[in-house]
Amino acid sequence: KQIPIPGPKGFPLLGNINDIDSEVPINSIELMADNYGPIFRLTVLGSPRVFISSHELVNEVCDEERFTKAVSQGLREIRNGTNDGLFTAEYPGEENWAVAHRILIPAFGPLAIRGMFDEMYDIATQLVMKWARQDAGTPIPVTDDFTRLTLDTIALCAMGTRFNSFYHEEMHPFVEAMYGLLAGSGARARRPTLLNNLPTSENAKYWADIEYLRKLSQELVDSRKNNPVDKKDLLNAMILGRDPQTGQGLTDSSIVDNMITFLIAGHETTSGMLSFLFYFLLKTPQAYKKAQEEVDRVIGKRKITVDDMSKLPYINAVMRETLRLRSTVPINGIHAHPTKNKEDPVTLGGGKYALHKDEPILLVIGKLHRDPKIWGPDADEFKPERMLDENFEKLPKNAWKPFGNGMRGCIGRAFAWQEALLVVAILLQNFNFQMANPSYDLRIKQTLTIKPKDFEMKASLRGGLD
Ligand code: MNH
Repeated sequence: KQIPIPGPKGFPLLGNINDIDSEVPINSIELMADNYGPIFRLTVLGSPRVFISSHELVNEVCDEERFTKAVSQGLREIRNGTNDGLFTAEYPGEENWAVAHRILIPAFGPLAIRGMFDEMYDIATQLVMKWARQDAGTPIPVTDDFTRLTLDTIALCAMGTRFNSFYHEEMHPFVEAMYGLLAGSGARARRPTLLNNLPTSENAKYWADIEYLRKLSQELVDSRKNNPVDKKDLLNAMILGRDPQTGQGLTDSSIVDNMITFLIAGHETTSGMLSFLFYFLLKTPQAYKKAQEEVDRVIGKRKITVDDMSKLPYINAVMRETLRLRSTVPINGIHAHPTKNKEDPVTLGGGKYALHKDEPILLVIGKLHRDPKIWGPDADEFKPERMLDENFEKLPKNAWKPFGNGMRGCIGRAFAWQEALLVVAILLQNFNFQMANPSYDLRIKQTLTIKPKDFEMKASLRGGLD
């Protein structure tokens, strides 16, 4: 027995465009999920899409025999810079995804990530130095400095180059061009194609940014090829790696696609997570105290090592709980698998809801992560204890999904985890933090990802650096 999918009535032509906040779309989406329930439909400029937000429905669409990642309009524009790189590839369909995936999986595996610890540590200490040298009362623009950190870390590990973002007010030209690609792609996705093809100065800048990104990336590939170093970083993995199945290596153009991809996928997400994490710790003094006590007990004042990374279960739980309440990728797009799903029409909810042909399904992760059936009546509260291994392992499948699904899930998860764990530990080891403005309440800034808006804190050194 089929039920119509609810949703706000829209205008002819424009559809529901006025129902979506243009600054922070995710806020309106979450409100509509409250009003219309676990599944609702919006139509924007003639194309319908459904949003799902209960564990039950999300669990159904995580079945990779029926559904797979959909490349959204925004991602399709980013392809102007990254083509069929891992993040923007249409797979199935683009076989290059599978080749690059097989080559890169070991490069992001536990052993390889351990090998990147020293470079991550190098950048983390630059952040510590910066905060140590400023007056204890100075408000720190938290997200800006975490973005410097994550950009410099991924650039060093993936491109073998230093942006030195902590030594400049302005961003490195590569970073400027990458923002040009991201912001430009977002704007293009919201405009009719006709306007995107006009010879405007905006379009010219967009293509110039892409050309610059690719040229600089190619130079870094050439430079490493001409001056090989014996190092286990992502750049070497891309240059030297061979697909175990076909024996193929990555072409230069595919290395460039993925280099830019790692920079894009690997900085905002981690920087946003670190920013939310400190917001939640400052709003939850018991959790802050436990996290700091863990660092003091396990590490004390000595230098942090890679072996410490597995000895910080509370901070690990704090990171999981942060991504539960504020998943930095707030929406994931999927659709019916183009060949495996033979159902017509495709349905959700065990046959209850019929979809349109190839209709995108958007997973509202922030709602999934607060489904009271899974998380209970205190779902809105920040409680790291629920994420300690013994509880985390008992969660139902697909209840916690900040890293996407299945084979199209995040390849950089272990990288981000080690980087963030190290940074949280080294910051708690060296500083005491306070809100710069104690009455600050969370506001969101949304681009491809979400991060806290205007969140500032103050840092005071806990004692000399050893
Ligand atoms: Mn990451 C895919 C979240 C850090 C590189 N990442 C995804 C997806 C999510 C995600 C969600 C799936 C997107 C989709 O379905 O369209 N990623 C995160 C989060 C963090 C993160 C929450 C940090 C916290 N990601 C990183 C880092 C890197 C990286 C760091 C690189 C070093 N992520 C990727 C790549 C993909 C991806 C590459 C695409 C994988 C694929 O489709 O093959």
